[in-house]
Amino acid sequence: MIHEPISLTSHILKEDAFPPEATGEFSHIMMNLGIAGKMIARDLRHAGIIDVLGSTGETNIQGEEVQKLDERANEIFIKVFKANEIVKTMVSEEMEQPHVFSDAQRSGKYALYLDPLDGSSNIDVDAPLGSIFSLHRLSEESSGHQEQDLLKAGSEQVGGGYFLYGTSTVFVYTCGKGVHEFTLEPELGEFFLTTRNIQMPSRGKIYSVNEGNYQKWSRGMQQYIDDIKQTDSATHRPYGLRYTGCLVADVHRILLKGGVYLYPGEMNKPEGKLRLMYEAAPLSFVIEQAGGIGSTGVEPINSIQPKMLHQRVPLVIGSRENVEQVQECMRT
Ligand code: AFP
Repeated sequence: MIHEPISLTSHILKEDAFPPEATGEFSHIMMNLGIAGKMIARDLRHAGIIDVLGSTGETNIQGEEVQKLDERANEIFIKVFKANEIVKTMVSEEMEQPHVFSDAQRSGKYALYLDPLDGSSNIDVDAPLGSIFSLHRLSEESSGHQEQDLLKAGSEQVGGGYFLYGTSTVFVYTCGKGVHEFTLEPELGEFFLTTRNIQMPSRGKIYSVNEGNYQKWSRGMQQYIDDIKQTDSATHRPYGLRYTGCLVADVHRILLKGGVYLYPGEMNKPEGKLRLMYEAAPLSFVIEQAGGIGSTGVEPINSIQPKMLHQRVPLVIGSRENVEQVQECMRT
């Protein structure tokens, strides 16, 4: 039995979910994201049965091996937004250049930034995956082709969120008025509102990090990790470690339970691994709307002015008090 049968569509159509200057275009985009998420969830359910597991043999702009499902998820987003003519440009982890849908008549004023399938190394082992999106408004004059027009700070996002393909498929998004979670009812083929206005704990005792990289971190980062593993019941230490290798799944856990996710810079790779515009920025938008912080460890993620579309950034994200403590260690 669905507890509160409010569908994604009806939620989006409610006036209060719109930004003030809404023309309907924004809600149309959100609904189409919902369609793309359902199509990807369906493909993932059949992944072991149809021939979509494994690599394409190509590498993407990040130099990473492209999985067949990465490519398929990217194509799904392109198809859905091509059919609906509401987004001018799509920037994706899987494409070096922006995909511009525009033709002469096209009036779309939004740019969509995507990690179509996050956590690709989980594909072949039936572990969780995600899709991350960020939405920006383009200036009237922009053709959507110029990289310069697309380099937007996270603070300018008009929407951001993710799909998590786990035990169920959830869609979490914000348009700057709280964070809402929808769960896919697979038999009805519809997302229903499952949590309205999520507020995360101000502190948690989970940390999520690839600790195999410990030797590559700064002393400040190593000290923080050493510290949270000490035993002290008053401060709930040691913290518990949880890491799935899917950013969306790990951040979703932190959103619901509290704690901190870290993908720090390394001594020889200070920019870290994660991408600013379609991973760190939208997740920081969600987490901050829920009362947490998204930071590089020294500055807010969403105050960074990107210099490149596929720019990487260190990420420390989660409950307010946990992130502040990491920032303190980084400063000292
Ligand atoms: P992609 O599958 O989109 O390339 O993302 C994978 C990822 O960026 C992120 O989901 C994980 O948190 C992170 O990589 C895991 O990386 P490590 O294997 O280095 O821990």
